[in-house]
Amino acid sequence: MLTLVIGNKNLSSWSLRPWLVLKHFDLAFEEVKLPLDTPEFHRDIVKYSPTRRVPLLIDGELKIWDSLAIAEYLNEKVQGRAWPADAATRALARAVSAEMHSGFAALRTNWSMKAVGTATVPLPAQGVADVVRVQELWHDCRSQFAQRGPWLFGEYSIADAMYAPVALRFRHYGATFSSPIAQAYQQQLVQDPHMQEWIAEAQVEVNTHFGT
Ligand SMILES: N[C@@H](CCC(=O)N[C@@H](CS)C(=O)NCC(=O)O)C(=O)O
Repeated sequence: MLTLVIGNKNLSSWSLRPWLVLKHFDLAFEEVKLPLDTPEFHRDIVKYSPTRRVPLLIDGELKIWDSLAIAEYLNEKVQGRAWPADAATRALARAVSAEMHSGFAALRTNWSMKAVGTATVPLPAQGVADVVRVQELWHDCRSQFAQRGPWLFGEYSIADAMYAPVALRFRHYGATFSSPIAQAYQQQLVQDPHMQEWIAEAQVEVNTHFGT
């Protein structure tokens, strides 16, 4: 049995990514949830993670940290089905996933993920540029792969999980869309039943003051 150690569902954007990969590829797992930014988190995370960060995947004796490394490990568990089947599309999916993993700092810092509620927070110029780039990327991928299915590269892949927290940021902070195709994809990510399950559990956290 796999165990995924995560943070609050309302707040933990990095935790959401491997959680969605596990759900989309029907991998059974247990969840350990630690409340971010609390004494309890700092006390308990040392038992699990050398980086003292979430997410972390436990598979028997093996501990894997960092969302993208976890996603890659899960891809191996499903015989490579978590990336597109052909090499060229797979390379593109890895490129956009790497871009997400290492980039968009201004967007991520200023519009921190909140799975529930709404807020108005102005973005600095670099944050606006990040929003434009994400939408351009979504528009281009969806335009190219629409005939293969509703996800970024047609069938669901790790790339969709990587961008899922951005869809929640756009929802929470009311991003303006320049492309109807990008907007439809944002809706696709938010309306995904697994995402809806995550959002419902985030709402329970907020209602019960988990971590606050
Ligand atoms: N690059 C890491 C980032 C992990 C990360 O920053 N996690 C945050 C929560 S979303 C965390 O554990 N913060 C706790 C802390 O820094 O004390 C990944 O992809 O997993």
